[in-house]
Amino acid sequence: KVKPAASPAADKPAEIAGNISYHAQYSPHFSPLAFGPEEAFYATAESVRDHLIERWNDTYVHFHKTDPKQTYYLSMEYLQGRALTNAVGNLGITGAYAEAVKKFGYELEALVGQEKDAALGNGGLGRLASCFLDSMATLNLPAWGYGLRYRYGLFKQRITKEGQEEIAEDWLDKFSPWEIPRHDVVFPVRFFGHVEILPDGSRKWVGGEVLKALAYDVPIPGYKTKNAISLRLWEAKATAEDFNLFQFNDGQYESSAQLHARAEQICAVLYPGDATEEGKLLRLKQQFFLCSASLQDMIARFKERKADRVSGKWSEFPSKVAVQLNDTHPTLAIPELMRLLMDEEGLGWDEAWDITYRTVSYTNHTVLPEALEKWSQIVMRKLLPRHMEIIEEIDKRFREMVISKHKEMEGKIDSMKVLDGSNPQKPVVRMANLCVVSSHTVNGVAELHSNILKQELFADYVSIWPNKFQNKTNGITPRRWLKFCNPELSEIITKWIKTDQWTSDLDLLTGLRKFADDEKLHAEWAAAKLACKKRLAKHVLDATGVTIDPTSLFDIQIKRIHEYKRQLLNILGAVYRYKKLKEMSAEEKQKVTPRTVMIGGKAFATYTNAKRIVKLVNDVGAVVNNDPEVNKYLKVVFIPNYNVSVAEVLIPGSELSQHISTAGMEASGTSNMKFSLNGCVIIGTLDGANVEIREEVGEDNFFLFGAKADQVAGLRKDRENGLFKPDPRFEEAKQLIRSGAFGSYNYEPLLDSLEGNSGFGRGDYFLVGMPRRSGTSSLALLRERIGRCSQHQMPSVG
Ligand code: 26R
Repeated sequence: KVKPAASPAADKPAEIAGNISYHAQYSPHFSPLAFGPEEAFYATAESVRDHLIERWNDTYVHFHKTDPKQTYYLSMEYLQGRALTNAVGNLGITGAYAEAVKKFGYELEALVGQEKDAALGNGGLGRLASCFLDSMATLNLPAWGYGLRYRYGLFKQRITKEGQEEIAEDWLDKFSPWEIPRHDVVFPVRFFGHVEILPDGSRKWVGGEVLKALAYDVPIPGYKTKNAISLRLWEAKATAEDFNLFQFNDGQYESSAQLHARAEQICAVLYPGDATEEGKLLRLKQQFFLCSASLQDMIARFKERKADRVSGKWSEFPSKVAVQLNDTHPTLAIPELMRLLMDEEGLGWDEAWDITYRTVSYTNHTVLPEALEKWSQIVMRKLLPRHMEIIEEIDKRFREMVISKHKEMEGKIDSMKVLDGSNPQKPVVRMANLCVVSSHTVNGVAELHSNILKQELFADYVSIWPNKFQNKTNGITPRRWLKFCNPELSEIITKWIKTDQWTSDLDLLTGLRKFADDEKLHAEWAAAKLACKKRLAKHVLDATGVTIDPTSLFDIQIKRIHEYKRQLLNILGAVYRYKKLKEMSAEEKQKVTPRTVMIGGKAFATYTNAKRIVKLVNDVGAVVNNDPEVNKYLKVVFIPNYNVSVAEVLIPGSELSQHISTAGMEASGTSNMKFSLNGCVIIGTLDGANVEIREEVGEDNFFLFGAKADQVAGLRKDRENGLFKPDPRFEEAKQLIRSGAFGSYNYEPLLDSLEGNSGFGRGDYFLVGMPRRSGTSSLALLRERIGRCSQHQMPSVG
């Protein structure tokens, strides 16, 4: 046993400074001559890590002794962002560290900016996983996150004359001070090979290639608690035996290290493009690699905690292990757990199935058909022959069960079964179906979305398993998304409600209600907002060179670029606003509330229309912002390289945010929650969690917009049949773009996607063109409320 050494006293800045110096000297990563901001950041982070490791070790020992049921979150994505502010904030040592780094002549905020975002995720699904880790640690839950340690995370977005350009994001460029390689935690993971039948009739997967999964642990501290849990990220490694010394010495350098190169590919990038067969195979390898390593680890821990589990006691497994699948990406955990229990531990099918079913749950995050994973049975059989057998058996038993116990559903079996061979050229495994059939609970991520799952996507299963389907509306961590990113507003809230407990109990914010009409609070609130807007304006200037007016209305839409999220609708609105401003007299313009429209987000590299939208927003901005007749009243800015850190600057400075997806298509949305929490008003459709946010904040504080989910199908039909004329303002805006007012780029394909089905039109599937409506519009309401909250008059344009 090593005698534990203590980390620096958290309340003694001098001791902390000493510890930072210690790390600069004895955990050296740089030459000793310089101690610039970068060196200071790394040494500070390593010092903070000392505190984390203490708690993290204590947490492990504690749960080892108490042996509670552990929850394991399996996710291909984690969008962690930066960790330093969050770590010192959760540990309650921000002040002491700020003082300590001053002794070296640094401001803590400046060092924080040195850290690269860990962007091991695409968007909402990945950020949700990271928020869950923070919350589970804070709630003292015995939880683990499992993921992959991608060498390159989500690409960096650069905006050029051509539009979006993708650049590899080198988040590990130097190293990550937060991860701890665990050389003692290594598991073999096999690919390819074949199934052998042993003399006793049991089956075994052999041959193929075997790689090693090496664990890297990232400690996740809870807020105001000693609990610190682990995010365990796997890295793929080849073994020394895979290195062909003979070939190498013979000068055949590439072939000598073939398996090493293949191991490196597995964790090279987040979401390898799946346009090619190679890309698809790599993605499937990634998924299996995560599942296999994580399950072997869980089983090892299960056995480690009680001696008698080594030789049995498997029935205890589901009361000690919960596996939550973050969408279908880790579905292979199901057949892999079956395989490990049957082929490695010697259990029979029924027992293994009972354990698997009671252990696994599945969260669905989208109903978009193109995002529902289907894997080729041919590829799956080649890469994972034993798993394919198991999936076939699950499918067969499911079909038999339906026929024997739910005869009335027999006609629906084709759409419910796991294996779809309807195209004999390309038989597929439907991953969502495999998840539903094999999980004891399935959940959607907002009330509306969960209802759509029950009424549409998974309706047939509901009659078989009426209690399997649940709702778990998404959430966000109030620490990162209010306390740390908006200290100005946080202090005001704490001061007025006389407690800072809201940071882990948001219901306490209702304590503000009784001050709703208090002028003093209004003044403080407005001053805090202005401070955040100034910080945002500085970011915009640094990132784009565009100067924006912090007293203008900040109108923001930030999220992945997708047609269903309708950034096009937003930019068409800005184009129309621009056109009207051009038509106004100087006197008329005086009455207009100056507005800054900001749109940010990444387009998937091969999603052509999304990239055209990025280009259009940039082109509109270039014209509007340089037009002296209007640029006092309207600016349009594309925010480049939107990521977690950028969100932390943008959201606190927002006054109006747009969540305008075609109803029924956004499963939840989570930035809507972040904006609301920062005192920003939402204009949104009744989609995803907007519905519940509107109920919480009240109808008067939400600008409701657009068609409802149950009207969408009818509107699409109407549109197709030419039954409604789109609003003339929509036609005007498109016309202006077509006229070349924003440059000569060919926007026809994009604009055509908005036309009805005639001619080149592609049907406007996402209903960007809305029918003209009469009566009091919600826009009139919006004008009034925003006018009040920003103490400006709203423009008289739409
Ligand atoms: C398999 C591949 C095609 C793929 C599809 C979809 C890979 C990744 C995704 C990401 C999807 C599932 C996603 O991010 N969904 C988002 O999940 C958030 C968290 O639940 C929701 O808030 C958000 O509405 C939803 O779009």
